[in-house]
Amino acid sequence: MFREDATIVAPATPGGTGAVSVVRLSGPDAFPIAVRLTGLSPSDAPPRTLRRCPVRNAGGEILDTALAVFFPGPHSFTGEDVAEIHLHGNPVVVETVVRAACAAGAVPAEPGEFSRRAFDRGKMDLTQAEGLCDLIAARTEEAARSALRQMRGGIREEIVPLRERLLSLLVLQEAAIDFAEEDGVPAVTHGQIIERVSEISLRLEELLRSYEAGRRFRDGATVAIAGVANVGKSRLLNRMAGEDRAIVTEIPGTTRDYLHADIVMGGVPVALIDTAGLRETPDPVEREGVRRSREIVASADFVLFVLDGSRPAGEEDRAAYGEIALLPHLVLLNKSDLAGEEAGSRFTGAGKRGVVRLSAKTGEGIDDLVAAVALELAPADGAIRAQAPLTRARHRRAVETALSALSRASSAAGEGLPLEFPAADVREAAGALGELLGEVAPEEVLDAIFGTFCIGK
Ligand SMILES: Nc1nc2c(ncn2[C@@H]2O[C@H](COP(=O)(O)OP(=O)(O)OP(=O)(O)O)[C@@H](O)[C@H]2O)c(=O)[nH]1
Ligand SMILES: [Mg+2]
Repeated sequence: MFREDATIVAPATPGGTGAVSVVRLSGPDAFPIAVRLTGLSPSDAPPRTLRRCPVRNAGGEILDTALAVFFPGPHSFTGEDVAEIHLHGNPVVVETVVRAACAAGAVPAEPGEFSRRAFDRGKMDLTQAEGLCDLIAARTEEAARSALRQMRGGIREEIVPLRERLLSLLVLQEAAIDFAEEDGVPAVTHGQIIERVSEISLRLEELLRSYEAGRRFRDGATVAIAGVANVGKSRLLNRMAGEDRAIVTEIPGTTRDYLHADIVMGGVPVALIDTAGLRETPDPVEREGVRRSREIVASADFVLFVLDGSRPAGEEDRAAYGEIALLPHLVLLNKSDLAGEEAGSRFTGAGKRGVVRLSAKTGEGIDDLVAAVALELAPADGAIRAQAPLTRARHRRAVETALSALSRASSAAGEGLPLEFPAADVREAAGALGELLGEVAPEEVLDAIFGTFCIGK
């Protein structure tokens, strides 16, 4: 029997104890197997309605009272007949029921196999399956919302019309190639090709821009707190994390090992990292801490550069700033609760973003800081938030491939080359968009994507 013809079974809920655990079956024998386990029959239970029933193990012995529900295909998650048994949330009971289902003819599902079946039966495209995966894994409300839009077909809705426009352009190009000699009026001119290609490219470029924000919602960002010793980096981390995470003392060089706190900024899951003060020191332990801090700072998505606003900025501050000046950053003037000279006035080099005055001690200015960083990590651009942004490197690569093929099509048409040339490029661009949706994706690509899903999904 081919794997596709098998009936698969897996727990749909996480392991461990809980109020309820669900075992899910999908495939041609999902109903007969569920009937065997529960004594119910689909004729006793209207579709998509929970019915109370006993559940038996492989030996026919009752081991739980449960609820069962039947979803006849094709109106089910996978498109096949699906049955679910809602058990009491005991891992031993779940395991026994899965074993009983296997004894009755089911096979254990592989990771992502339910979603893969839904995809194979056209219940969703690849971006929707990925959206489902991301919805389950989302770490912030904003990330969940973005994933939900993708799961409901947000990317598909953008891509399908663009792909159709490319395909109809291709039809015109092919007609013009085939009938060139017969008729004086070509189906499409070089100028028209350039015009259509540029309209489609503009839209694809917009989509590409949504990737940075989309990726951040999904993968999160690292934000490093940097600066010389004793400016209040650790106290700032504690303030932003809302807990006493890092040791704070008036002794310079307190922090050696970097440490991080998970917070949310503008809907983006952020790993906020406190680092050792950047300075030259004879202490080998601190020196190693500084070395590691430099590595962390260099690889962060964003840097908060802290100055002690109660004293003038010194040579050390300037040297430390030089290390991060080229990274995306914001300059913070800490200790605003103390009267003193504004160190930041010397940092006009801080650029268009300017400086944020705050006090890690009193909390003054922290809201402004969070708002400023949120803007950097996730643009407030309503358009990007309203649609489904591109979220994966795979999406970005596909759109980039389409864009560079279209740019070649446009130059070929601009140079007046025979229509075969721009036609080949337009075909490639349409193919890349088809791959994005999973329509022409190779088997290995699909296996790799669905293989990252969890079992029972
Ligand atoms: N008044 C005032 N004191 C602050 C503020 N932030 C930090 N401090 C004090 O400044 C000193 C140094 O604070 P830390 O947070 O340990 O400084 P750090 O930058 O982490 O220092 P290192 O780990 O040594 O690099 C401590 O005595 C803090 O209480 C602030 O906003 N206002
Ligand atoms: Mg510190």
